[in-house]
Amino acid sequence: MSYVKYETEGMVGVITISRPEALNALNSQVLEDLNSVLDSVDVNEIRALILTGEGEKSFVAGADIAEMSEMTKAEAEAFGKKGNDLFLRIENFRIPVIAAVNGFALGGGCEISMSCDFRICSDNAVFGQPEVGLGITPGFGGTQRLARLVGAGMAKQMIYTARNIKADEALRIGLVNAVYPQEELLPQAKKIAQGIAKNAPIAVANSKKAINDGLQVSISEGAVIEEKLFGDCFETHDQKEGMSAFLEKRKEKVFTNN
Ligand code: CO8
Repeated sequence: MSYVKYETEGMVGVITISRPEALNALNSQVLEDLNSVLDSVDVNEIRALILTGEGEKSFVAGADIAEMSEMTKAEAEAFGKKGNDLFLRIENFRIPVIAAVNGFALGGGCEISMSCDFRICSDNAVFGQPEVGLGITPGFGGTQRLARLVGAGMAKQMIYTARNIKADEALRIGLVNAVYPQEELLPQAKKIAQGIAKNAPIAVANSKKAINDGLQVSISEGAVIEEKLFGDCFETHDQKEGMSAFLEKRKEKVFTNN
C-alpha cells in the first residue's frame, strides 16, 4: 500500500499525498513513496504535474513529529537529507510541478510546496514554519527556499516567530500565485497544467532549467546559461513547428517533444 496516489489526465499527472489519518504528514515511507511515484512518471508523455494532498483539510501538516521525536542527531541529519534530496529532485524535475495547496502546509508541508515550480492554494490554506516551537530548525529546505521566495526579512520573521499565515497573507507576500475556493482548486490547477502542456515541452523544460540554474549564479553567468538553453531549442521539430505555425498564420500546432 502506498501513501501516494498517481493519476493522469491526458498530458497532466496528479500526485496526491494520501495519509489523511495524520493530515498527510511526511514520514519516511511517504518520502519513499513519493520517490517511487516520480520514478514512474513518463516525462516524454506527461508535460506537467500537480502535487496535492488528500482531503479538504490538509495539504501536508509537516514532517512526522512522532517519527522525529525519538531520533538521534545522526538519524535526524539522515532524515533531513532524505527530504532535501527528494525536494531537490522535485525542484529540478524535467517537467513543471504545480503545488495545489488544499489546506495546512506547515513545516515540511510548506517546504515541499516551495520545492514545486509555483503554488496555488485553497482559501482555507495555512502556511507556516512552526519548527522553532518544536525545538528544531526547518530541515527540508525551509531556511533556504522561503528566503529566496519571500525575501530574507519576511522569511526570518515567519521562521523565528513560528507564526502561521493564512491564504490571503501568503498571496500578499508572494508565496502563492492565486487563491481559490476549495472546490475550484484542483480544476484550476489542471487548467494551468493543461495550458503548460500545450506548449513546446523542450522549451518549457529549458525555461525551467534556465530560471532555476540562473538563480544560483550572477546575472552575467545566468545570461550564459540562458544563451545555451535558448540555442538548444533550435533545430528541434517543435521550434520549426512553433515558428512555421506563426508564419503560416496557423492556429493548430503539434508539438512532439522532439
Ligand atoms: N506529524 C505527525 N502527526 C501529525 C502531524 C505531524 N506533523 N500533524 C498532524 N498529525 C496527526 C495528529 O497527531 C492527529 O493524530 P491522532 O488523531 O492520532 O491524534 C491527526 O494528525 C489529526 O491532527 P489534529 O488532531 O492535531 O488536528 P487539528 O485539526 O486539531 O490540528 C494542526 C491541525 C493545527 C495542523 C495540528 O495537527 C498541528 O499543529 N500539527 C503539527 C504541525 C506542525 O508542527 N508541523 C511541523 C512539523 S516539523 C517539520 O515539518 C519539520 C520539517 C523538517 C524536518 C527535518 C528533519 C530533520
